[in-house]
Amino acid sequence: MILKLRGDKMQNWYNEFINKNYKIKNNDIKVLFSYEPLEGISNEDAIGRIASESSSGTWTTLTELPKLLPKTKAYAYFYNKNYVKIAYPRIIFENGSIPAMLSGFAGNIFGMKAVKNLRLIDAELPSDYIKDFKGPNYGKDVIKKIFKRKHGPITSVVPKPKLGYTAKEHAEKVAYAIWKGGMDCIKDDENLTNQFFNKFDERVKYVAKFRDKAEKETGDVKEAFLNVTSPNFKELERRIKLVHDYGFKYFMLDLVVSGFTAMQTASELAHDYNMAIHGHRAMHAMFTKNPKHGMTMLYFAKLARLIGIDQLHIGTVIGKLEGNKDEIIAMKDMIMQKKVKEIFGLRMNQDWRKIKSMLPVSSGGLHPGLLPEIFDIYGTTDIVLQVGGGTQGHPMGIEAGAKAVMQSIEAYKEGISLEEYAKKNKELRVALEKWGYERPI
Ligand code: CAP
Ligand code: MG
Repeated sequence: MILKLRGDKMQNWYNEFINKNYKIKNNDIKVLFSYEPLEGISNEDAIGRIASESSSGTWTTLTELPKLLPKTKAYAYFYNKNYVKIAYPRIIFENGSIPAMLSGFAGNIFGMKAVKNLRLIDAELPSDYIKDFKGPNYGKDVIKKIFKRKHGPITSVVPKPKLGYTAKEHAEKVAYAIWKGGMDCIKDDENLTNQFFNKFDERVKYVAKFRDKAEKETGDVKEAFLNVTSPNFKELERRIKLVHDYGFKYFMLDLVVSGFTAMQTASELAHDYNMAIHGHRAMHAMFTKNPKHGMTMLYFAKLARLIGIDQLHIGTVIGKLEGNKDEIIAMKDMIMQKKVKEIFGLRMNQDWRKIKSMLPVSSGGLHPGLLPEIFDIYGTTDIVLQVGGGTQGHPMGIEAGAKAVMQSIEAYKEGISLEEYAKKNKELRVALEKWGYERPI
């Protein structure tokens, strides 16, 4: 489709939103996009539309204008044929509201006819904006404060098959076995919420019962990432409170499907109850996977940290799910560091000020043979490791599967090859016989 834009009767004022000489203010929000105009449309025509429709403009000139208008306009201050940077004035954003932010520069502009592809890569958020967010309650301090250890990894297992276990089986057959095998946490799968065969309240009750037993028998802290994802806010609040009342320090939320208001609500409650949030990102790939369009996982992760998610799935590079290494490393540093520097095309500068770090969760298709590669990328100290099928597919059973994972971690930490370590550790040996070092697709 070719659109005729110039010389038509629309009298647009999109070009007023482009200013290469614009003097950036300290508290502007600077956003980096990659873009591709529709055929027949100039870069400027596309960029003007992006800056205008995401701030205060519209498709035609107006007869009356408010006095404040100049202070509410965004300006494209840098662009080339692939990228554009736009500065948004601070006053156009409601304090402390992610939905209000995204309805601007992640909103209508993604559907404009004149823009064939548009990708929100990152935004540099000024301290005057981030001061209204709490950030994670614990962040990396979960390791010390919840698990009473100096270093990670925190280890977790999601029961597989994804669905089918009753609440009691989930707790007794899987959770108890992996805790006994030496792992820290049982994690609900993203699509396990409150099914008739595995009711949420029942699951919380049984998992708490077997947690107490496992803690008594092992002397270690055992936790659960129980999925509180709910159909409405009242129920979300009730489920979080229930998990808290059963003595858990964590809850899990499916962030994308629940939405930003739910994330912000959950963060408020986590701070009230002094809990940590495990953030699952199911559905993110609907807007992150196409490299030309949508929003990067990195920016979603930035929002999660700002809101107050303590640990977030960010990928494995080598597992069963999509994730480019450079992007994952840029993202890992962005969620962990206090300050990060721009990597053009990948991320912007960011000073996090008082906002705590958020731990990366590496998950999806992992098994003992792959863990050394994960630790080469992530290190072993500040990471949550999630191994589902790679524990429960172990030929000797679930507890042995957990032991094999722990043996793989020990081997790496001691600088011994898995092959060598497997000679004296049967569970690891059997795991390597089944999966080797293969990467699933
Ligand atoms: C992993 C998992 C997680 C994915 C999500 C699953 O199980 O529970 O949902 O890791 O992907 O159902 O696939 P396995 P990501 O260990 O059995 O693969 O972490 O990339 O968001
Ligand atoms: Mg899952």
